[in-house]
Amino acid sequence: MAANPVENPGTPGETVVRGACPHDCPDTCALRTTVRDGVAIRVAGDPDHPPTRGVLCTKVSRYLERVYATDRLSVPLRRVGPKGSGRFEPASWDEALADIASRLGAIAARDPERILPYSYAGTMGIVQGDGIGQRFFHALGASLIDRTICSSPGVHGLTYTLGGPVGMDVERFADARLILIWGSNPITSSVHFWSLAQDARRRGAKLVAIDPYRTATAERCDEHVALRPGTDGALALGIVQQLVEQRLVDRAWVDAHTVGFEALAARAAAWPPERVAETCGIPAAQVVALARDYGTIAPAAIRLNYGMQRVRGGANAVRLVAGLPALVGAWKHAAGGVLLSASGHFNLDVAAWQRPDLLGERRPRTLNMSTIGDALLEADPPVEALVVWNSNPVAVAPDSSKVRRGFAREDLFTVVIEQFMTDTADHADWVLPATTQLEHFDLHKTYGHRWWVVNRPAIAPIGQALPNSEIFRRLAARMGLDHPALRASDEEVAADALRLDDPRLPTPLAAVVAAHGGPGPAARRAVLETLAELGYAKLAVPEAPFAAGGFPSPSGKVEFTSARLAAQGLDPLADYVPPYESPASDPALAARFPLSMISPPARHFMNSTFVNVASLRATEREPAVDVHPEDARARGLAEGAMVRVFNDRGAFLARLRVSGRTRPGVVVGWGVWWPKLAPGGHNVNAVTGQALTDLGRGPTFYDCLVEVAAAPAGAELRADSRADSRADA
Ligand SMILES: Nc1nc2c(c(=O)[nH]1)N[C@H]1C(S)=C(S)[C@@H](COP(=O)(O)OP(=O)(O)OC[C@H]3O[C@@H](n4cnc5c(=O)[nH]c(N)nc54)[C@H](O)[C@@H]3O)O[C@H]1N2
Ligand SMILES: Nc1nc2c(c(=O)[nH]1)N[C@H]1C(S)=C(S)[C@@H](COP(=O)(O)OP(=O)(O)OC[C@H]3O[C@@H](n4cnc5c(=O)[nH]c(N)nc54)[C@H](O)[C@@H]3O)O[C@H]1N2
Ligand code: SF4
Ligand SMILES: [Mo]
Repeated sequence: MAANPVENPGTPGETVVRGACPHDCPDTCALRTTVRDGVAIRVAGDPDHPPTRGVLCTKVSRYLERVYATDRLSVPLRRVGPKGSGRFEPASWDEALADIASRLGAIAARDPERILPYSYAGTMGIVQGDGIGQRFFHALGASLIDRTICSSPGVHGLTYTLGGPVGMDVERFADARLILIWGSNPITSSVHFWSLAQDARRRGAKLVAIDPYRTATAERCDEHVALRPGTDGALALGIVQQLVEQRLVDRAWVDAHTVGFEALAARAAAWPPERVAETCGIPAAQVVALARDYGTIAPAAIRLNYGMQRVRGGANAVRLVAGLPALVGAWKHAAGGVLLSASGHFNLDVAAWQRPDLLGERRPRTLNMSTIGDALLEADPPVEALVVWNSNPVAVAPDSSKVRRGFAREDLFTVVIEQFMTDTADHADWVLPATTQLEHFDLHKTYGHRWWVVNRPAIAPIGQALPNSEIFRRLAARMGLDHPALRASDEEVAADALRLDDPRLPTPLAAVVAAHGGPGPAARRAVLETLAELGYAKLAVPEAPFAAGGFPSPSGKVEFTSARLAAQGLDPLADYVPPYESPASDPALAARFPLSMISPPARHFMNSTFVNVASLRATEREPAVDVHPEDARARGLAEGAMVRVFNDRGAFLARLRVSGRTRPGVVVGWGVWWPKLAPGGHNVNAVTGQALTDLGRGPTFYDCLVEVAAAPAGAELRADSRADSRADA
């Protein structure tokens, strides 16, 4: 964009720059950053953006501490010690790009598939996320990466049921009369949704939390269904059985807008309340009452979230839950239905944005990011070079001892583009300094609301940091890849991603297209400029988009049975798929490791982001594990003890919290610490495994048996000595 948008902040010498929160959070807030003399002095939520309502979470309110942190990476760094030692020396961009280009070029000349890009959602931006980076690796012919680590099972579940990741408008939850908050802890993970749920409650809505743990959210709901981890599919089948039994199914809506109801009802018949109660570990009467509420209180809205799909049966469970609204005709109301991800309402021109055509005739293999440990140790042909950006796999990927062994391979050439010296960056040959959201341009869609949000740079880059996009442009030029798509500016990449012919294009943008006489390069530029001036714009999606059906599935209906699954030789009808690791499904394993561990994020971190921000880490203090009083007593463990949480895959240390918030048999290991900032140098992913979900090849972080014991005396004192290491730059 030509210049920063300068509003009149009323204070001479200060400008206010509009931005977007880049984090992997459904709320995608609109930001206002106040700048004085080129220095950002305040980051606030935009009061005029309806989903943001002028409020930011604690983490991003502290964003300036992160942007101006003394440990920000500011120059390229070359490894001088062994892999993982964290010993580096500063180098120039010229040296860094020349060496990386020659190393990648040599591998690409032999077999480009031996190069693997690894990125996730450090920023969700269209430009700094999957824009030029994808183009660059497509042009090389590198292996493709399956981005499964978070939402893939859920998105598959939605896709085989509703036809895609589509759903309710979050802003309408305020009008619901019943809200099921299912596998979601919005006070931590989606605070703006929580404030809408509070609005609904003030108007008389009933709130029900479905979560094994009594979170701050569950505590504030009217009811809490504390089921065993990984048993949501059984609960959903039980609700179906009861809706039928209590004659609460909206037959007219079901007949008109669904496929496979008879088959679903027949399967659910095997799930009377007593069986559900036994499987889920909840009272049978609670299932009966929950179904009665769901079938009689309208509008009924379900805020489903990703916490319940990080288990073996995650996608099947999402299929079953996503089918419930159709049974009671909830989609008739703008405030009825389900919301997991609504990213499918944004129709992007993926071909123009990521340019898969640059692959030409090549069809490289796809490696799964959720099993990066095995991929680095076992893929054939081997991965010889790895380029990581927007992600911290050594902290966040499951089975970290394998991940670490893979990253430690001396024959692996690793480039990490980062803002901070993470555990992943410690394993790099080259660490390249990246800008933060305040320093670069981007365009954001979201999975939690329906607004495009533009991010303008507010300040100049810190030190020699560069945007991801610029790093890939420079690298492409060094490698002699001179396709125009690899020279595109940030604004061009953003404009390329927009589908101008989509009926859901926000109304003011559709007007710009019309004024240009239809789609075309000039219209693209003008649309992006208008969007940047507005700061944000809402998709033209009806408030109740499925009131009369019209789902994006092949049949246009809610598919209880899916012909597409049948065509793959899979069960067309969703079922309860029990966890891999639970006392019921693997008694032999449970005899050694009797406790089910879930590992949701700590409130003041964003996955592993913010762990190095001193004030936020001080609030979280140290890695904690919640253990039920009965389980603590049985092991002779007291509140505040340093404990070792372990299984055959590994172990980590945590501070014990004896807590009635969890169920007997279920422990909660709070994530996702930087291993090197945790006592003993390991985090929760030392014990999680690489087994994948039923559909979508996602990770099963919350499907994990462990044992907890007192830590050996002084164990935490052996904390990794790199904890205080800084790049020597
Ligand atoms: N503060 C903060 N906010 C975040 C994040 C963060 O790290 N920190 N991460 C962001 C990202 S990337 C994502 S994907 C989302 C994640 O946010 P959510 O989708 O809300 O998912 P989780 O936090 O993984 O889990 C939510 C709840 O699910 C419960 N749960 C665990 N297992 C089960 C189960 O088997 N069934 C049911 N019903 N519930 C279960 C957990 O106890 C937890 O309270 O949040 C985003 N927002
Ligand atoms: N045990 C357990 N493990 C989990 C989870 C869990 O609940 N339990 N949650 C999982 C989930 S839901 C997710 S989404 C994944 C998240 O995994 P990741 O996507 O890896 O997320 P983060 O840990 O936030 O790491 C993002 C990194 O990107 C960097 N970054 C941010 N912006 C930029 C940028 O503009 N440029 C560059 N180059 N870098 C940038 C940040 O500094 C940070 O180090 O973790 C998963 N891991
Ligand atoms: S992390 Fe979520 S709640 Fe916090 S500012 Fe970003 S989008 Fe808003
Ligand atoms: Mo996520």
